Amino acid sequence: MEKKFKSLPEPIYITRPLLPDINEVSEKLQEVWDSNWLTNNGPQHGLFEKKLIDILKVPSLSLFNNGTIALIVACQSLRLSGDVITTPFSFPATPHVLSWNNIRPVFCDIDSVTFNIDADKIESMITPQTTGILAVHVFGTPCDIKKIREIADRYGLKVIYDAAHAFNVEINGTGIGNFGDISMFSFHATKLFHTAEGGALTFKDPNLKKRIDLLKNFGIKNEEEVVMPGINGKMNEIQAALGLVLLDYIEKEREKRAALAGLYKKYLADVEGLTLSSIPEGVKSSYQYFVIRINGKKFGCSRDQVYERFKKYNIFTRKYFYPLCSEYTCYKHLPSSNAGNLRTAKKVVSEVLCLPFYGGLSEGQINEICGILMSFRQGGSKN
Ligand code: T4K
Repeated sequence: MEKKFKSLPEPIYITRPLLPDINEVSEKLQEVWDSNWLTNNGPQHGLFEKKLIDILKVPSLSLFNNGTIALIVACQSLRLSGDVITTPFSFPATPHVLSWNNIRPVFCDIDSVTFNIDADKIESMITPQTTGILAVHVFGTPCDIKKIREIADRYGLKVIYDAAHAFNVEINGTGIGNFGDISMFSFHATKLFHTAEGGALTFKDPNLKKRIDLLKNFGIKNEEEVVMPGINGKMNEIQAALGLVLLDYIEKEREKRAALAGLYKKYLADVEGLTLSSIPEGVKSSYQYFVIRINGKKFGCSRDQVYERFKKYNIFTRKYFYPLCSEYTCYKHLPSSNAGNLRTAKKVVSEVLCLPFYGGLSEGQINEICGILMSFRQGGSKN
């Protein structure tokens, strides 16, 4: 059966950036040129901030040049120190922003269904050194926000959500950026919505806006006063202009992705050994990734074999987030990186695979990807 399929003439990647009509971008860039204002709180930046507040249904927002700097500033703005409890199943940026703040990441195990930090295990990791929780809405699936809030309130901890994958996610109509003290959205080119590079912080406390905006602009209060050791985290006018154009494209992109997710489900549901992404009830999804979990024994082919074999067909899936952050050389010495502490994460990270997923994929391509995947199964344990 495997022989029936040929290597594809063009590679299929995990994602491709959503690109708007170049003429629309040119028109918008003309506005930037006319204003002769390229960065430092320009008119596009102001407009973009307002529109995002509306779309994300949040009270307050601050734009950034990328999501990682935004998270570094989030930790600074809440004055986190000591230890912060986080997840090992994430992109390197998540624990690294703690290290950049001289904070020690404490890795907590994850939930086997949502792949998010296991809220039931957080409490046992809290010590007098703990000042906060940095949780990730992995693949756009919301964390157990209620339980995390309860624990944080009980112990006086701050909560930051890394919502890099969760653009415009809502829980029963409430924007995901309303939970925790601060949430971070990434607008990297690979995201559903992007500004090539970029990001934003959202928060409820209006006092935070002043502090965050100072921190992302070197701490400059005015021409003669620098009031804190800030960084350069500013989004420029070209990024903001691209974002403003792309905002009109995301609903359509989301619809396309919803349809593609439906196709994947049609072809792969009920296949022994595969568990597919699903959207929790009441959640508006970001459709950021289409994730499958492969039980190698039941499916007849392991996740790593599937990943390698796909490459031979010119299909590039991703093993996000392998290896676990706790296995990086800079973190593996930490007591919380002990494999016994992270049993679920260890298992999940060896079984999860992100399939190609973006609006530009055709029904035929999804059909082919699924056919090829199924042929691996029939190919048994061959390499
Ligand atoms: N927290 C979490 C949970 C995150 O996932 C991320 C970022 C962050 C924080 C930090 O946010 P930022 O500072 O990035 O705003 C990509 C992205 O670079 C990264 O933003 C993202 N997470 C991560 C999950 O994915 P890579 O190393 O996998 O990217 P790369 O270059 O391998 O691209 C993936 C595929 O996308 C390529 O194989 C082809 C396609 N692609 C990519 C780019 C950049 C294109 O077709 N065109 C392009 O321009 O990290």
